[in-house]
Amino acid sequence: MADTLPDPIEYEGSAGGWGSLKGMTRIELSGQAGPGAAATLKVQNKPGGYMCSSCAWAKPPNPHVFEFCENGAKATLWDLTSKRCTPDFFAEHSVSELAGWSDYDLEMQGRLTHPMRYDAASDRYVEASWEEAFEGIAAKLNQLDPKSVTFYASGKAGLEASYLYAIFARAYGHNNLPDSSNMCHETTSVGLKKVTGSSVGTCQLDDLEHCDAIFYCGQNPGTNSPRILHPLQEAVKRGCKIIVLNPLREKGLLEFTNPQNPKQMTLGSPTEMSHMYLQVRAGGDIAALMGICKRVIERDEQAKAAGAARVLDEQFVQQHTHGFDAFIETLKSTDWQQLETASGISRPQLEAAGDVYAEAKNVIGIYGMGLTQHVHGSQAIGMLVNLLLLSGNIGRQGAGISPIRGHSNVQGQRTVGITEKTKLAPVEKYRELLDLETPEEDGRNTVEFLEAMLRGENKGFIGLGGNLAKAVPDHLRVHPAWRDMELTVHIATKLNSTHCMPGKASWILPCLVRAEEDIQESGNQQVSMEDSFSHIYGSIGKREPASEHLKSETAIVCGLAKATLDGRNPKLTWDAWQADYSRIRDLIAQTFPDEFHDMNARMNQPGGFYRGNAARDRIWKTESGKAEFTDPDSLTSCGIGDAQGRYHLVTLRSNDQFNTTIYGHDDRLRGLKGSRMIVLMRPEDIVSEGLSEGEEVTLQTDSDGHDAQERAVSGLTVTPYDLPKGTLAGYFPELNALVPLWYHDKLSQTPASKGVPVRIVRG
Ligand SMILES: Nc1nc2c(c(=O)[nH]1)N[C@H]1C(S)=C(S)[C@@H](COP(=O)(O)OP(=O)(O)OC[C@H]3O[C@@H](n4cnc5c(=O)[nH]c(N)nc54)[C@H](O)[C@@H]3O)O[C@H]1N2
Ligand SMILES: Nc1nc2c(c(=O)[nH]1)N[C@H]1C(S)=C(S)[C@@H](COP(=O)(O)OP(=O)(O)OC[C@H]3O[C@@H](n4cnc5c(=O)[nH]c(N)nc54)[C@H](O)[C@@H]3O)O[C@H]1N2
Ligand SMILES: [Mo]
Repeated sequence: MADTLPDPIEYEGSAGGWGSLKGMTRIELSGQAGPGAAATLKVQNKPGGYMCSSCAWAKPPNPHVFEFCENGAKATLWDLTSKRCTPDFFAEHSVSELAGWSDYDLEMQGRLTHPMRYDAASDRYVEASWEEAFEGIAAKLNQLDPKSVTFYASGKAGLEASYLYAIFARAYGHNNLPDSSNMCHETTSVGLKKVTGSSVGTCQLDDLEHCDAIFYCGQNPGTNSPRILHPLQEAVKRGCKIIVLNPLREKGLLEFTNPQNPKQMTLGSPTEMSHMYLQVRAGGDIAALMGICKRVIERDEQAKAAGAARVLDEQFVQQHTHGFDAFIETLKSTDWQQLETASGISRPQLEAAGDVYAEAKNVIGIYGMGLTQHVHGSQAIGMLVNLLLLSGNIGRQGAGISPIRGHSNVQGQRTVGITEKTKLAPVEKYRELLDLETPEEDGRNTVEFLEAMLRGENKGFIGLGGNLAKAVPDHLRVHPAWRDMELTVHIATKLNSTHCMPGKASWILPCLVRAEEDIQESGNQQVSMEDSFSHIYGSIGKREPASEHLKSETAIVCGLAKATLDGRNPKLTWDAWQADYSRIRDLIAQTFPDEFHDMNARMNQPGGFYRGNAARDRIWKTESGKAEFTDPDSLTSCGIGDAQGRYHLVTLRSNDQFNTTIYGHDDRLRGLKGSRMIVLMRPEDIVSEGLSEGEEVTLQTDSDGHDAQERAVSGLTVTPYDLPKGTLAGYFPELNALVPLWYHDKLSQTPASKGVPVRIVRG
């Protein structure tokens, strides 16, 4: 099996800087990147080039010479590896053997080259032709009840493939269209929508040029969206104050050296990023933000009494919001001590943060998984919105709410119809444009899919990307059941663990990556995607594909749909769509005319096109028709509170991984090296547990009597780290077995991968 990559990186103080340049050349040097891969990076995230397959951060209209970061470059170089995972490899290794390999070792085999079919008799994947694959899968799908089949999407495939995938599902007969979003920002899609009427953020890139304060909650930019560090650095230089809420002191938010700025690289003095760093406890955000709101209201009352300019934007609150009085009442009846205990932050610190808000004209709230992946995640988002609403900080320049999305097209997949909720699907348009009647009942989200699978009711699975069996909670329960499915199909670039849990019939369908050319009848095809700011861009690959047998995701969806639906509806013109993707975009434009009109022309303008957002225009598509204040019923985002010996564990990404794809075993920005099987712990907590650094422990889920299932992960090395009391940290996906399936956000069912209640057991 492959060894770890050679690692010449030394830990370098700040995020960005020389360490990040070394980080990406390491992948090249390790022989993973094929010839010319580094040159390909020059057209990453540029008009006329391809869009990075890593995060969903904006692609600015005036890009830098190198508009990519360490991790975007890693993702591209990883895609463009010279290694190949061929039929010979599968002939050598049985699936039972591969099931014992790590994702790292599986991915290190390189790019998949041929369609493969699982042969149960030999327990091996064997080479198949595309025709055999499409016909074989179609035959199986047509034997199954469509309602027992799930079509998952992992957030990378472009708008064209995604739009058609949703139509395929509905024409076949189900709405079971979960997306990686169900484990990620679904809390935003549901929770933010509840309070602002919009399921996505209201900010635009240039708002960052006009804000005076940013409340930055539970997102790790140095690792997960490094290009945001450029505009943040510019903002700080202008005098904008960043207040961070995060249990870990993340490097990118403390200091940053811009690797694109030669002067700063030579002189080596990083920019200090945060004005205040509030190390909240896991799940402490509701209380912390409430404390900040409490101070803002106090400051407003003082200003009012003194006849000075108000802090509260009374007119905005009156005209545009609902629920203010109830919220203020709760705020007043909650005393500081409760807020200090629940947040882990002292009153003077919360007051100082409130003062920054009160003194700022324009404020932005930014957040990530630290808010969304909690049982009361929706309420945490609601509390951040409460803070912004107090001074009318939504719907004007330099202000707003900005969730940082994960996969590079995860927001776009939802926009063009990948949703299990029928009310969000364009069913009228399907009827009008395609004579397509869609199933009436809602489909399954990720948690519901898993529950159905565990009950034996979900029998078929297609994955458009992803490594779902590995990314989900409750592995110990999920993994054995996965193999009981009748059909599993994976559209993928590289081999992963989920592929090594085949159902009774199973196929792997290898696809192109974004930087590769996609030649169809009308020539090389463009695809498109949507970023965190709701901008849509074209992307075109120019590299020769990793194998002549690869197909694009769009072509695979068309091939599967055509074989399965077999001419049932003449308006579903799979061949014509595949021949020329601009026809799919015309259809997207007809389906969503307000947002996507003239898509083919507009997607290639610098900076892409903006599809608009009603909340940004202060049109609130909520139940009350106004922006909603959230009156919280919990002071912590965790679903299970404190008890003697109980800790709250946050599961994190390292700087050397993309979700379940592990590039290496170090976490440069956190100064950690060599192993991912670690549990980060506050030194005082180590002492009070009678443990010592380097000792191995087991973490056990403490479900507080909710169920009898035992959940444990052993072999974790105790590692001292600067954390709040009672908060532990470790890595996703190694610790996923600890997250119960039922432990999820109340509104959206997003698994609560942060704030998992655990106990520590020796050995
Ligand atoms: N290089 C790289 N880039 C990526 C990814 C990757 O794996 N690697 N993944 C992509 C995807 S799909 C996503 S969704 C995004 C994820 O990007 P993030 O939203 O940054 O997600 P996480 O890495 O899970 O880290 C969340 C942050 O929240 C903090 N946190 C944990 N619990 C709490 C809490 O209770 N309160 C607060 N305030 N903070 C808390 C953690 O310390 C951490 O800094 O990144 C995307 N980009
Ligand atoms: N405990 C815990 N669990 C979590 C999280 C957490 O923070 N903590 N985060 C959650 C989040 S935010 C997310 S988004 C999910 C991620 O869940 P997924 O999206 O399901 O997982 P990934 O690891 O991103 O999928 C990687 C696989 O996708 C395939 N792939 C890569 N590129 C392409 C491509 O261009 N096309 C196709 N078709 N396939 C491709 C490769 O085969 C690769 O092995 O995990 C969730 N799970
Ligand atoms: Mo995500």
